[in-house]
Amino acid sequence: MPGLNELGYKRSVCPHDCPDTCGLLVGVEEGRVVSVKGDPDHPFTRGAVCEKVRHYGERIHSSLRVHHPLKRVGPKGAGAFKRISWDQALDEIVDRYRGIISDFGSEAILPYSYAGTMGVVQFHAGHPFFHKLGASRLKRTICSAAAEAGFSASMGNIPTTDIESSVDSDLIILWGTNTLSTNMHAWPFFLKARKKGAAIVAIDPYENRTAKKADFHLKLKPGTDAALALGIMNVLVKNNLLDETFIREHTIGFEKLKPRLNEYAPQRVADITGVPASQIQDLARRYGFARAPYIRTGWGPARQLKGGMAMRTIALLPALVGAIHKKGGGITRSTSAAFDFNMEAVIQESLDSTAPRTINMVQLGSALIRLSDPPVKALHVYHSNPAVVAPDSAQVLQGLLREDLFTVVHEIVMSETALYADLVLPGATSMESTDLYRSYGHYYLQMAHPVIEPVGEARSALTVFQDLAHRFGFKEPCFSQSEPEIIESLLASGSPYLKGITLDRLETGRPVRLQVLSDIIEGGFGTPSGKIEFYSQNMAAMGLDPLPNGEPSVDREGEGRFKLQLITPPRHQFLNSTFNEIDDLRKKAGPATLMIHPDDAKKRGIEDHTQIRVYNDRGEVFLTARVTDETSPGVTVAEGIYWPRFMAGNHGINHLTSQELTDMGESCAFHCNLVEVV
Ligand SMILES: Nc1nc2c(c(=O)[nH]1)N[C@H]1C(S)=C(S)[C@@H](COP(=O)(O)OP(=O)(O)OC[C@H]3O[C@@H](n4cnc5c(=O)[nH]c(N)nc54)[C@H](O)[C@@H]3O)O[C@H]1N2
Ligand SMILES: Nc1nc2c(c(=O)[nH]1)N[C@H]1C(S)=C(S)[C@@H](COP(=O)(O)OP(=O)(O)OC[C@H]3O[C@@H](n4cnc5c(=O)[nH]c(N)nc54)[C@H](O)[C@@H]3O)O[C@H]1N2
Ligand SMILES: [Mo]
Repeated sequence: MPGLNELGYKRSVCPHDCPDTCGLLVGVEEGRVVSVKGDPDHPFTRGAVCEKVRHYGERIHSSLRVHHPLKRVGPKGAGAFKRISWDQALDEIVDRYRGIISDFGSEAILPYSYAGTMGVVQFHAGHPFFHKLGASRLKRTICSAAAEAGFSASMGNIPTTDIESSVDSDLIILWGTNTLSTNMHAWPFFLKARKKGAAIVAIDPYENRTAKKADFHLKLKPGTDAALALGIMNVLVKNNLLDETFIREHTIGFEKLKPRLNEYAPQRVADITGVPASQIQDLARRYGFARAPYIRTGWGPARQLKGGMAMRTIALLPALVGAIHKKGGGITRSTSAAFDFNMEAVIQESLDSTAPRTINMVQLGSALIRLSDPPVKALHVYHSNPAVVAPDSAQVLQGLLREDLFTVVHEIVMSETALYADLVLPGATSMESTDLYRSYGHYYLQMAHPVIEPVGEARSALTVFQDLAHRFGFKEPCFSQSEPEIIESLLASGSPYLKGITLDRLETGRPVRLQVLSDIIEGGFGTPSGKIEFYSQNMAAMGLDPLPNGEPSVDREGEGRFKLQLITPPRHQFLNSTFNEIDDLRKKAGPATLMIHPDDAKKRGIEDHTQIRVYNDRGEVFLTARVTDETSPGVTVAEGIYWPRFMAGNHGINHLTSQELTDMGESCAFHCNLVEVV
């Protein structure tokens, strides 16, 4: 039987938004998931599974699970619902959407979805329906768009260094990533390298789990990565630690960059970044002298207003020393470019001839409150929890409370967003549906079949959107295709990375490796010049500095008034806002905290473990103070996205974050906030 291993466990894949995309073995008894563990046969995840996903069975069978379609009976946000049938729910959606389209036009309907599941089929299941409807388009830029745009400006959107190859590196730099929490299966590869003599360096504003385990930690101020990278370049040039041949053959613009580097001598960079000049010099020398230096960048440096520039600048470092084609060296951002599918098979953009407006998901709050001509009259949420994860919660919630907004939320559990819905639809989890999983941290493709029957009346996104399409009378073949048929079309892209990968091979449920090149250079760089670009004409055309620029990111809305920087990185026990529903994980996570340096705490009379109010112009949040020198003076850290119902004052962390877009990629600057604390 496909997907069943020799011990009777069923094979599955972790659907969560995480680079690791684990192979799972699932124990099932009487139709219930009773255990979830790692599949030892998965070449990257190798039998290990994170603390969160070990609890996946509890999530599937949680008391907060939505079992039936629900219709609101109380005021918005109160969470009072009555059970209705699927037919009633779908008929009501069709009636309401038809009415809204005739009164306001189809752009008054806004889909809102993200990566609740990373399965390629279910992730995109709504696209054909909303395209056919002519609904407003959602720009899905909340996560990686700035990192991708910045990195691409330098190197092109290419598959980056395979993490597995880092075992042969002699210097591993973890730049703005919390590997042990957010990419834990990479760690054993780094340890293997360390055993052979590699040093591990963390570059992060605070001592996160990973920095604690690193050999060196550069504790930079948030938003100053470009300056730090330029400082390293300055030392490389001054000490003649360059790979001249590589620069000549594979890059453009180095001569233009050189004068810029003069502005970034170590002492000036120390003043900008807060990293002592001696540490900058030391890291640059190590980088220059290493046989095969390797960088793993996280998304942290890009969640800043100048995050695109930060990522672009970091991405140039390997070019200076020719690290990219040295065995063990290079840089990993994302592996996603190698999952080079025929995406039109799932997106079906050609169904829409109306060229509707685009709404950025980062600016949901402002879209719900301010847009007119037409206003957003219907919001269809699936695979996302915007009431909690989107920035500027005060505006998002004000929008969700609008009596004239018709909100549909397709959810696994009674999330915060579901509380604001007019209709809640019960969603099927990855263990109840079929899908194909790519990864953004490794190079394996894996298909998963259902391991249990849907819980209650749960349905997958594909089922729901195909049903809605039929009710609207849409006849295109895509509205009747099964998951395997869609997967087969996805594979038919002709991409060299997918060569030899067939539906039959995937149907076994085992991970299948893509045909990736061992030397990135052979695939070429996806930039306009085909080379790594120290000088980018594309950026000049966007009105940005064509050369790397080390000006720090600043939260403009709070500048000059609020003194403390605030970053809001992931918490070990949650996956964005998911897994808040698991009591054990919440207990382990403890209360929502603010890490604050003893100097800052003392100035404000704040004691450890007391409740504090953290505020700026956008809102306020009540957190428990954790007074610690794991952060620096002037920098505060709130790890994790807790559901507001589990926080004092019922306010989530995104009451403090801003809808202002990043310099590149139109993403969110979740780690670029100024606040004050009392
Ligand atoms: N346990 C757990 N795992 C997760 C997630 C989760 O919520 N919990 N989320 C998943 C998702 S959706 C994603 S996109 C990935 C994200 O994975 P990461 O890239 O690891 O997460 P980031 O939020 O980008 O934060 C990474 C680090 O950047 C640091 N940072 C913040 N600002 C700056 C800066 O200006 N410069 C530098 N150098 N560092 C900075 C933060 O302190 C943090 O330690 O993780 C995935 N995995
Ligand atoms: N302050 C702050 N905010 C952040 C971040 C941060 O670092 N700091 N990180 C940002 C990042 S990187 C990201 S990617 C976004 C993530 O934002 P989201 O993509 O919204 O992620 P989650 O919070 O995990 O919410 C996903 C929801 O989808 C539901 N879901 C999961 N699987 C399914 C399914 O198969 N069907 C249905 N119908 N529903 C499903 C889950 O129950 C969950 O409620 O958050 C962003 N928000
Ligand atoms: Mo993300």
